[in-house]
Amino acid sequence: MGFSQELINSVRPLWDRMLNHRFLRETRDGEIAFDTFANWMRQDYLFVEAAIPFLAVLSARAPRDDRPFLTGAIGALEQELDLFRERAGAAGVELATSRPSLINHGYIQFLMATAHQRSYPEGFTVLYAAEKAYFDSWTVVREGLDVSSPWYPFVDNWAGDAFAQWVARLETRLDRMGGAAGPIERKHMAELFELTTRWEIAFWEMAYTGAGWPGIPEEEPEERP
Ligand code: MP5
Repeated sequence: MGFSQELINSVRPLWDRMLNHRFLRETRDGEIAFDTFANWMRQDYLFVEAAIPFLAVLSARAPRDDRPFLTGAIGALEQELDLFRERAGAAGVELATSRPSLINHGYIQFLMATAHQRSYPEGFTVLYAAEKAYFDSWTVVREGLDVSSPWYPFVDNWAGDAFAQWVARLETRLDRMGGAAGPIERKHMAELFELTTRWEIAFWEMAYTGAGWPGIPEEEPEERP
């Protein structure tokens, strides 16, 4: 069994909890409330914006051979932002006035801190965990969502062939890194994999709880600073 699969197996109950989240089930069944989906869209748009510097920092720390692979993915993220803008326009979701929720902010800070401060294989593990989480999550949605749904293009984006290939290529590299790492680094990679899974669950949950910060009354969407 490859190291990537070992990581997933080591967090199986959490991984299953993520894939069973009501956000995914309700979206799959065409029952998600518009505002809940819109909350996710506004926040994930900001998350994807922040994933670009994350990939850029990770690629700066990557061995020479991995660099084109990682920098190449930045173009795909720019296209993903286009997809968000296009879907938001079509469905009437205002993206421009949102700011990161507490959970989104925390997750973004976690990504950046990992890329800057941890070893390259550790940062890479977080990238893999987030991408694999989205691939598996949107594969759940694909099992039932009607192709005519306004949300279907997100299924195509994360559960389609191109993304499957990207995740498979991440997996091959992570398996190699896991094989080359010592026991302490492997333990760190497993801890980061679990933590990323927790952030992913929190992110789905946030679609229901909204973008508020504890202690600050939620207002109309604020202007982004
Ligand atoms: C991804 C995402 C997938 N868009 N949002 C969260 C909360 N987790 C993972 O990453 P990408 O960069 O959009 O493929």
